[in-house]
Amino acid sequence: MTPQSDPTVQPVPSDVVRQVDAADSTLHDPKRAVIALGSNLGNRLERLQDAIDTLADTPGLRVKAVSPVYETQPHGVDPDSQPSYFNAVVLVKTSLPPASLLERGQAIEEAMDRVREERWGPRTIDVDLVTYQDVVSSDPLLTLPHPRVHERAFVLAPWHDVDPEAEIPGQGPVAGLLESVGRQGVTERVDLQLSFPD
Ligand code: PH2
Ligand code: MG
Ligand code: MG
Repeated sequence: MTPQSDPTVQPVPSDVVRQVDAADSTLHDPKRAVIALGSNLGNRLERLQDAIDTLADTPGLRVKAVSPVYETQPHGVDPDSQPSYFNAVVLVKTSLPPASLLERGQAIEEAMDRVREERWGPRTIDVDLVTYQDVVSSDPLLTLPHPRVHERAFVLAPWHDVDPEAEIPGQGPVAGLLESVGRQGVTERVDLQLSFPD
């Protein structure tokens, strides 16, 4: 018997199909997370875009916003010893737990042939989990919030652009932290843009 001739099989109304489609892209109990991206080797803009595209392709994760691109002086090293960075911040919603999100970031770094000979050396791509909801954790494998972001203008400036009200658990509002750190060494590249799927 074909489905059409089977009287027990009802045609599926199109609004039901739409609801099922919507449910498919709706995350269960989503959590907010902030991810910082940095690159100072190779085609820096392309590296950031590739990382965003891969994040957006992650099951259980939706990209909600992407910041402007900032060109920034290498922090923590002699600024003349390395190329400048491109940095950006990505706001996501995810049903993944923090450890899986961290793992996904590391997989992206590996897939993009991250080169890193030394701590704070030049790198093709750095994917850092900055905050996950209001979680505070001193686990050395996954410290939350990321231990140094509150003093890094290259994270605070793009983050403030996409979420002016953001707060770092245990540190306070991003706006105030950015004010105390200052914007020295970070310049918005208004000529460049990153994209993400709606
Ligand atoms: N990342 C570092 C060390 N220094 N400096 C800038 N400007 N941007 C970075 O992303 C960056 C850095 C370690 O992850
Ligand atoms: Mg980093
Ligand atoms: Mg890192």
